[in-house]
Amino acid sequence: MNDVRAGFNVICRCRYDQDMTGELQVIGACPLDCPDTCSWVVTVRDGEAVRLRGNPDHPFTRGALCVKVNRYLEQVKAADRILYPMRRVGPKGAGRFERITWDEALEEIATRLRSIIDEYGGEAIWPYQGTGTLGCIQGEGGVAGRRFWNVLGASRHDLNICSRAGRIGLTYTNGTGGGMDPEMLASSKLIILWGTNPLTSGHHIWKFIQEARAAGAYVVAIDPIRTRTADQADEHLPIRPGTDGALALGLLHVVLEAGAEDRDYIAGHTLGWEEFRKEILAYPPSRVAEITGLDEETIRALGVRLAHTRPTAIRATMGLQRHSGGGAALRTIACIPGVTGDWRHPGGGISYLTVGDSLLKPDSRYDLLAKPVRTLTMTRLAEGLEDTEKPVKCLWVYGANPVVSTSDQTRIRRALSREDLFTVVMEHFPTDTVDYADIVLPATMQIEHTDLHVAYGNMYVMWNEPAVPPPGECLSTTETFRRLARHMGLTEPCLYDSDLELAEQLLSSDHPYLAGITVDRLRKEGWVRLNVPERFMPFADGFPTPSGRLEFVSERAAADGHSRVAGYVPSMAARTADTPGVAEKYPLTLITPASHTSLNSSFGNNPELRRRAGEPKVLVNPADAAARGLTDGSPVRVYNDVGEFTAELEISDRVRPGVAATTKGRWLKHTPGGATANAVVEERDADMGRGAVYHDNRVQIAAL
Ligand SMILES: Nc1nc2c(c(=O)[nH]1)N[C@H]1C(S)=C(S)[C@@H](COP(=O)(O)OP(=O)(O)OC[C@H]3O[C@@H](n4cnc5c(=O)[nH]c(N)nc54)[C@H](O)[C@@H]3O)O[C@H]1N2
Ligand SMILES: Nc1nc2c(c(=O)[nH]1)N[C@H]1C(S)=C(S)[C@@H](COP(=O)(O)OP(=O)(O)OC[C@H]3O[C@@H](n4cnc5c(=O)[nH]c(N)nc54)[C@H](O)[C@@H]3O)O[C@H]1N2
Ligand code: SF4
Ligand SMILES: [Mo]
Repeated sequence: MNDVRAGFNVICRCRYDQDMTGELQVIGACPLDCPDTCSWVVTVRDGEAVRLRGNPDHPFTRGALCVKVNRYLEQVKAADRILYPMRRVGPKGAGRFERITWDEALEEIATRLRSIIDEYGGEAIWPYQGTGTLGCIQGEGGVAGRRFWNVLGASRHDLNICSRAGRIGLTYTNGTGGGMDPEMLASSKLIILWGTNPLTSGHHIWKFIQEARAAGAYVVAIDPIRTRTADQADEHLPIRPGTDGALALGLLHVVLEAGAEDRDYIAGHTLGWEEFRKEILAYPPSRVAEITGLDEETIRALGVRLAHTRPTAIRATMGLQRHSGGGAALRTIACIPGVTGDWRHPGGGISYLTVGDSLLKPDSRYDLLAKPVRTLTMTRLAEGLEDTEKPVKCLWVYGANPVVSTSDQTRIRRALSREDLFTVVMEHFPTDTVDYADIVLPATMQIEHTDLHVAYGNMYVMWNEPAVPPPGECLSTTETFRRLARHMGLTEPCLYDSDLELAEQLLSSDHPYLAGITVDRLRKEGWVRLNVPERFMPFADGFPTPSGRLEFVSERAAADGHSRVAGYVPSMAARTADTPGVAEKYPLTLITPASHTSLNSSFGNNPELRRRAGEPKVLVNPADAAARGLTDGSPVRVYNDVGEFTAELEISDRVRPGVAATTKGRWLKHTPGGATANAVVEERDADMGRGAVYHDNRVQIAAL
């Protein structure tokens, strides 16, 4: 048995047996915030992990990992891995530490937490958990630490940084952020890749797109940047950022002109058609061309294709909703299959998250709270740390690197420098956030701990069996909280549940998709497909909306302060394009999408991946470079009222005029100038769920 209380996990063999050479093959899962949640196999020889490869038996992984995770073992064994607890010895931000024992670390933490709670109450603690691992036991997906924080009465943490606005938008229309099984794309005849770059941000879907293509499907990419995905598509629409809702209405306008709306489907399965129809009619292609910056003929041609191609699949991911009209964009795009009737055709519909809400038994355990507490929002870190009325006195960071990944970098660094803030960071590597920690705790990596994963981009539940014992004095997140609870003398029994008990509790959900999926089965088989048909049609029995129909008109949206009827809400950048004073000062819209060589800021320290990424670049169109007299390869400042960073200019027709692009995830300490893209990203909310606006900031660029 896996006795985590003893301090480390015993290796299990899953379904691979020890072979003649004495090697052990252990099945695990990639923990990163990527839709694919690959199944992997770790080869362990004499207690050492010597190989990690994609599981050839897994129908979605099909033996391949990616550029980043092919180097996972290199990361596990990297020289800069944090192996021991440490205490700060230099000023905050300097990253100077001394090694201490676990007992010393736990004692110092316990003393500080108790005195903060005595003086300011538990709400002065902010458990800031990020997406470093999506594990349901150790990470974002679940229980790690939450019970402990609730017993202490800490503030609640809302992890809304990634996909929230779009999920809410989709939910107004479909009742869920879930949708198509991406494997069904293989049956599509028209595939619209809308604000998504799968060849970088989750490439396993591509095999299904290729299957569809081999059977004659046409693939369109809608993106202000000609990404590597757009390069591979049959057609690329370089849309003006933040105008996608208008394009959705324009395409539907053409569908109506062609008389191709599915009237039976509309009558039988949707709500509010007459009102939505009027909205569509207000957006003829000529108007939409002006808004989106696309040619009217291009819009018409895609509209005609959409009118006459069944099934059409739309794949939209998070890039699309990282702006101030992003939730509304997903809401309106999700109306398209309601008009075309695509949901009734296998291979038709929209795919964002596969399963919109957690299938697992909820384990929020707010019942452990002695009294209600406030919620602090991940996207609003600087604001939260600056609050003087109800101050945050302890910031506890795990699975996150906010100095790199969260908006308004300069303010965050200033706030983290507060001497009266007690900051604890649980980490693998000396990140830019670690530099501000008072105490650093060494965390296990995926091949060293137990976890359970439910993918958000395919239909599988994955088990991650630990393959090797943790190096140095690293502990899993759950074990760290168990030890801290014991050190603090907390008596609530559920704080001491083992990882396997936690997994069993989570899987004891009565959701039908999880029927028959148990810990024992997962440990034997490594992964299990959700209990859904092979050709999964998510809304065959109706939509989980209040009306049971796809809602073009939503009372819930109205109650939340949005328009009743789905429509176009421009992004900040689109809305202010002609605003005097704004557009002249900061004429370019900065987009900061996924980098091919890191996963957010994870892998940002890997030497080979850093070499491949090269120096930080900002891409602008030749027209925008010429207007500023800038030459290719020259050093530039990218700035606005929020802040600035420096980069090398790359003149490229990959970005449309008016757009600048750089990638997310670089470490400040490895970047000339010591600031990165989030130095110019404002701490401002998207239209729904307080999502972040990473692709919606106005900037100017000048020679350095
Ligand atoms: N290699 C790698 N893979 C990753 C990540 C990574 O950092 N690196 N991050 C992971 C995470 S956390 C997530 S959430 C996913 C995100 O995966 P994606 O959704 O693919 O994320 P982005 O790269 O932010 O955005 C995708 C595309 O949307 C485009 N876009 C931006 N604004 C607009 C707009 O207004 N309209 C339209 N039509 N397009 C727009 C961008 O130019 C970009 O090419 O990827 C995951 N996978
Ligand atoms: N400019 C810009 N910024 C963005 C985005 C963008 O599109 N543009 N995208 C945003 C998105 S989608 C997301 S999801 C966020 C992500 O932002 P964060 O959630 O802060 O994710 P990362 O920056 O990858 O940092 C995760 C850290 O967790 C650590 N970690 C990994 N596994 C474990 C573990 O098991 N235990 C512990 N203790 N630590 C672990 C890793 O080493 C890493 O340093 O970034 C956002 N930031
Ligand atoms: S990052 Fe994504 S594509 Fe790469 S191994 Fe992990 S799940 Fe697979
Ligand atoms: Mo994300």
